[in-house]
Amino acid sequence: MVVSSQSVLDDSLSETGNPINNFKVGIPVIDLSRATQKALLFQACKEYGFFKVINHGIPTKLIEKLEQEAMRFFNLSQTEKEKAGHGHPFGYGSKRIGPNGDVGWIEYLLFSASQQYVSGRFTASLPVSFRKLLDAYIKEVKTLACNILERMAEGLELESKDVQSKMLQNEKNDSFFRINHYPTCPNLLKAQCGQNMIGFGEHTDPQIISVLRSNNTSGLQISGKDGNWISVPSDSNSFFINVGDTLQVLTNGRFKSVKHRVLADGRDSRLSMIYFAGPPLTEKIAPICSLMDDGEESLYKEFTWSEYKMSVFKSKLADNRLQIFEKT
Ligand code: GA4
Repeated sequence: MVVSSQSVLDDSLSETGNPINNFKVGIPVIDLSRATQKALLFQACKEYGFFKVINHGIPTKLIEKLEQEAMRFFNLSQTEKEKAGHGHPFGYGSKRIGPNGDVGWIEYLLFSASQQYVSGRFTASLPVSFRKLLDAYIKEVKTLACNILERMAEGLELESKDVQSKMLQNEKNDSFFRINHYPTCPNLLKAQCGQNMIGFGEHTDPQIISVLRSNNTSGLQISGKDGNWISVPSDSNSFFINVGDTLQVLTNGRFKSVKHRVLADGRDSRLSMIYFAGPPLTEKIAPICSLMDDGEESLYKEFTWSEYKMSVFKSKLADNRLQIFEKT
């Protein structure tokens, strides 16, 4: 599975870091130390389903320590790593993504992050220091996710700003946490393909939002409005937020779940950590009433997160998972 790197360079957007930038000059940046920036947030979710947050308040030390523990894990022998399970979906996985034949130049750890503690048989083999950092980090990103969902609610001018964040606050929330390691791509392999390897193939995230942080290695691309791939400059001091399929439905299509992928970098390995904010299994996923205009109808058939999740795990990465739930 390969892709040409040419279009990647051509479509790169410059990134100004200026919180009031516009979409033509870079990835939208939301400064969490400022008041809501409602319009920018709304526009980012509508146009791209993607933005970057700065001044997020998560301690750099915590992020760096977790990253170090994760690298220590990925540097172990294959036999040691496999003690953390074999995916399906949780635990350690290598090359295979999901249950339906997708592959990538990647190894990863995937956990349930519903509870305050990352527990379960897949974490039992990890050092206590790693598990403690995972718990502390997940607690922080969950708070960040709630904060962002509340700002989105303001942008959407919802009556109550916790309509979405309370799905996460619910102790039965069904969230995931994933650490992806994209090893460097051996020259021989690159030369054989003459192109960049796919680390994680194109897909949208099924959940409400995803909160991503990566080291300073590039590779992430989002799909622009006309289907062009836009390279996202890496920034280890910031977080990137993806709108997921669930939020697209909750907003009756006002916000778009963003198609994205990761290309393996030829020279440096990439490490990313993603929190997927998911609702409780029994939650009905339907447009938020207070958002609907007079006479506006839902674009989607009603379904629960559990029903959606079942269909997600029957799909392949690149599938349009929402399509079967769209009203015809
Ligand atoms: C994409 C978002 C998350 O990483 C994930 C992925 C899941 C997996 O890796 O097992 C899926 C993928 C993701 C969507 C389609 C199915 C399921 C792989 C796959 C082919 C953990 C998730 O929730 O959905």
